[in-house]
Amino acid sequence: MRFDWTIEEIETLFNLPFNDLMFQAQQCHRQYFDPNTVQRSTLLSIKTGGCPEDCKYCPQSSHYNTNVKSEVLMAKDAVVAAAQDAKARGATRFCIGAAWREPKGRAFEAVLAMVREIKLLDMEACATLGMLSQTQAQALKDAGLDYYNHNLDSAPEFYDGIISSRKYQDRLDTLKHVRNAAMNVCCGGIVGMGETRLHRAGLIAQLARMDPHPESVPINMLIRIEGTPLADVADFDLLEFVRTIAVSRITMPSSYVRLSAGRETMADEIQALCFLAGANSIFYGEKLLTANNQAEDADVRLFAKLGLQGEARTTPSSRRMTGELNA
Ligand code: SAM
Ligand code: DTB
Ligand code: SF4
Repeated sequence: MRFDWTIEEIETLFNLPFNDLMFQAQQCHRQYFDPNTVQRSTLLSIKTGGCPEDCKYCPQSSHYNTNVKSEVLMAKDAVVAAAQDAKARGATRFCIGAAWREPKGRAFEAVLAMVREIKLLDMEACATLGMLSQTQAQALKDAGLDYYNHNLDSAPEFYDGIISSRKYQDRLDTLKHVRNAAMNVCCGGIVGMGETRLHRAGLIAQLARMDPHPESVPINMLIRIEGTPLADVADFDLLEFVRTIAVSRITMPSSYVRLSAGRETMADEIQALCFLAGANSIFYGEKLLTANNQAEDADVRLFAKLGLQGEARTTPSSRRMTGELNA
């Protein structure tokens, strides 16, 4: 496993002939994973909209006029019921998201209580709540949280044009706190925001130079949301999205690479190429946080067509941080 990838090496991977890139990605994938098994996580927005941050892609930022209405923090029982439902439908991980810059006070205590109850369902628990202090990361770990999602979103050179209210270094600091608290890191980015291939290579370099690599790497295709500054960004070539998945797989061979936002509008054929490129995780369920996801029945049909199966609950990745892997 390598942690010293240079941007130039990653660009060289991006520039390979498509068939060579796919072949290399598939070889890496098969060294660490069953190529026909896909992990499924279900998302729930527990605190929607009204976010003080100005991320230009996001429908939940209070800076933009989108059709997302601001809502208060959900009650614990409703969150637990949603987790139960997700488990019954086949998800192995339940991920709760809040449109916060950072969690605070009583709301944070309420989230800790939600995590404890999700864990009682014998599901993996993930949360994405914005920036975390070291103390907050430790409190989430103590509550039983398995994964924390905090994306770098783009290369440092592109980032400032997308978000001004928080610095790249803030994100790196939060990731460090999550790691120090011995939680699994879920960290990826968004493709299709108007960035160059060099920027995409720069994002992957940031991720692939982390030691250890993030256990989970969500690659989101920008969902262009009306009212946000990125609503009218140009169409993105989906084969370049597939390449981004393949390069993530090659550089972070033992991480779960998630084919994340944007599946709703992707043809089966593109999703099949993403799985061939080494994606082995998806968001499963009708909704992401506020945007639509591919419908579950369409996923069931796609899995059947491709001979894919959902992953069973305990995975090498989920065991990695508990030391069971070496047991
Ligand atoms: N507020 C927290 C934060 O930003 O860390 C957690 C929730 S935030 C919505 C989680 C991630 O969703 C973002 O980092 C971004 O990668 C992704 N995201 C948000 N809007 C998106 C969009 N329109 N298209 C694709 N991904 C998006
Ligand atoms: C991630 O990388 N993608 C998810 C999850 N982590 C939290 C969120 C996608 C959000 C898409 C826009 C929305 O639903 O509001
Ligand atoms: Fe807020 Fe997260 Fe959306 Fe940024 S991505 S505006 S921090 S909810």
